[in-house]
Amino acid sequence: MQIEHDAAERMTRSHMLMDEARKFMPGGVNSPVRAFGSAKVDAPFIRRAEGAYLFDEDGKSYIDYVLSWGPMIVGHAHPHVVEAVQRAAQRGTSYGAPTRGEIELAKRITEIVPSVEMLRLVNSGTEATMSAVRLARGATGRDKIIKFVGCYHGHGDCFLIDAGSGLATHGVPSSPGVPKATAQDTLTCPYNDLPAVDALLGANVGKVAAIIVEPVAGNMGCVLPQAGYLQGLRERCDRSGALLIFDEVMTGFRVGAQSAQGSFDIRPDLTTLGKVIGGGLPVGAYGGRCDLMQQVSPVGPIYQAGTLSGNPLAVAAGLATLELLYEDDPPFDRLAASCDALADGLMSRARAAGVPLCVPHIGSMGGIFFAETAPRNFAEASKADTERYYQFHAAMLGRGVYLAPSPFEAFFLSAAHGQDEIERTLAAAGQCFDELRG
Ligand code: KE4
Repeated sequence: MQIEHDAAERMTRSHMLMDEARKFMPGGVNSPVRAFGSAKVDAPFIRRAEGAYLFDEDGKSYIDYVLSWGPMIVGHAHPHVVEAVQRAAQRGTSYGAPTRGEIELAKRITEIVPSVEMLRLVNSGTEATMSAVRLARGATGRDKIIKFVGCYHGHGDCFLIDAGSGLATHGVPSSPGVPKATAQDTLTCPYNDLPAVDALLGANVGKVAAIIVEPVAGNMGCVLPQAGYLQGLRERCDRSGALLIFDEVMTGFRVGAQSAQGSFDIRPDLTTLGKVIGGGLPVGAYGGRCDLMQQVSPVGPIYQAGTLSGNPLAVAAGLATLELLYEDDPPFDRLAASCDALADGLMSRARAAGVPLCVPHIGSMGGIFFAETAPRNFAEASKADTERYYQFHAAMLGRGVYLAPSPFEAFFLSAAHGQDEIERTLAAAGQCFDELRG
């Protein structure tokens, strides 16, 4: 099926804005995945968002399953979040000094995330993962880390080896610009493969500071951990002296009420967080065992800092979001039920059209693979029919459904996605599968 850009498409405001944006920013964007580089349609420029919806500069609306790549779990422009940010802004936007709000947010996170006894707030998931690895290296005196092919932990040098998300999308899994000396300290092996971890640990006895893992992989599409896998990583860390880092920047507060570590009942040594805890404003965090966090400056020697870390507006947005998630009527069961309904509906409509489709999902996140079976790792995810994904993505966008512009990303639901949104999404998908049937 050919997606033809008709003349009208070329003249959309979004198209013209992208031409303008490209004059000043690489690819016209401030993060590569937003450029829709491999997609078959132009990236809509978004004017505003509300609830489950995005509204673009051409007046089109979309049911949003990207949700700013995860943060908007309570929906866009939730009044409780907006008012909290407005109130905070009236008191000033940044002080560079300690505030009560930071205590409240840090305390709240330690109450919710089982393994986090103490934490440090930063400004992004990348800062969180970079800092967690520095802490692991400083605490163990070891240099090497193990990460998994297709997992993405932000754009820190040590993670841009065999990485997922935008690197996989653009076919450059290992970025130029990372020094060889750095790359040599990052060991990689396939996700869901414990013997491969044994081989790396056996060949690097006493040298591995940490194993960092997405407990549910969301940057190669959505790939679930196989039974025993996460426990196997825990045991291998205990035996080898490496620290276990759960990168829950995406899975945190989304896979379940206690994040992935609660859903799978595993206690990592360190956890990284982001996205949801900022409610759409820039917040990341790393935390875990007190004895480790006490080694971070100024208490300990391991340095990490940030001008805007714990920013009062971002903290206000994060606190308001967590209040909506954990007080009064927590939406986790509804989120999971909506995700189940969406996944089951997509698979049944694809089956009816004779289109092979898998939609692995957990909590309120999932992935879409045009394949007979759900992938267990990046190599298998890459074997799915990516061309069909891009055709599906374009056809759904044209029907007002906004999915990630890459099969190496996840989809997300919010508390604002109701039955009407799910039904409209499935109706659009049914039409698209019929078009894809050929
Ligand atoms: P940020 O630095 O983008 O806040 O977080 C990095 C990060 C760390 N760990 C995990 C598991 C992540 O998924 C991310 C960021 N996720 C991507 C989406 N796949 C962000 C979108 C983007 O890069 O624009």
